[in-house]
Amino acid sequence: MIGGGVPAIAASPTDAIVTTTAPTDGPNGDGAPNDSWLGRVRNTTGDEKFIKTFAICSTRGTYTRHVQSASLPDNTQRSAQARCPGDSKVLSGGVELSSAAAGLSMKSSYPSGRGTKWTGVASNSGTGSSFSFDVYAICAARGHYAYRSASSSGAFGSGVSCPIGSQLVGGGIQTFGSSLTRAIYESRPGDGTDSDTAEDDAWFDGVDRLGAFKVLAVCKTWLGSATAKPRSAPPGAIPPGRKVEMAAPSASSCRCASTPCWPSASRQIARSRRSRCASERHRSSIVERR
Ligand SMILES: [Ca+2]
Ligand SMILES: [Ca+2]
Repeated sequence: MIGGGVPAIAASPTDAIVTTTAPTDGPNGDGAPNDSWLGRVRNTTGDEKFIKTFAICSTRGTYTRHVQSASLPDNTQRSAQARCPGDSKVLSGGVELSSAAAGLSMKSSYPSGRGTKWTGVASNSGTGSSFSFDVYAICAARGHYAYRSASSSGAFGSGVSCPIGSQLVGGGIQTFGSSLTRAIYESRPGDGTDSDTAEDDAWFDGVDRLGAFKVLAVCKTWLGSATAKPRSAPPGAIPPGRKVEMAAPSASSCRCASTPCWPSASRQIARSRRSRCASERHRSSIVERR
């Protein structure tokens, strides 16, 4: 598992707030956050909403994962950075808040430092308590990556595509401003400018109120071709059929869903969810498999 994202399926950008989009331990149960992606969303309405978590998986290549923790006192906005070791490059990353309590929000989660680290920003507005958050970076020592970005200020959502012939591996969002209550309702893979309709070549972000933000995509570039994908994927590539989307119906104020990198093992998926969300009931199903 090398990347992922989470959208909240809501009628309005203010209906749901992302509090976690981060790698986590999944079906292999080794304690390492290397085979599943976790999304948590706080539902601000009294109605049932749906969330969907994406995992981007690779069967080849060697990837390392790094985490940086930071405290989040009341009425503060804090940032933290997880760095890739040596000359390795960051493919993706995420932010996990220690709680989904009202007043906590993820403000930013994006590649930074010319592809050498992942930055996360979170805020705590009037909770009366101190919390913490973790920032994750997933890194690779080999491969070539393009970091694309697009700025937005006049819309609730925006996206940026990977260059034709490259492969989306991760992405994020950087918001600007000091508001402690501004939040994100999605940060996820999407369909870009390629010829298919698969959500595999762009990154999309959405914010709960108008203001400046930047959408960032990390794209693995193919060697030897700048205009077309090769007929066979090179080592380290994500083969077709490995991306899974999962929907978790949610009815209470907070839900989490994790998407493991074993799309054929539904029982393993169910077991993973029970362990991660032990206090919550889920009726989950794979809604799309490519
Ligand atoms: Ca694991
Ligand atoms: Ca596509």
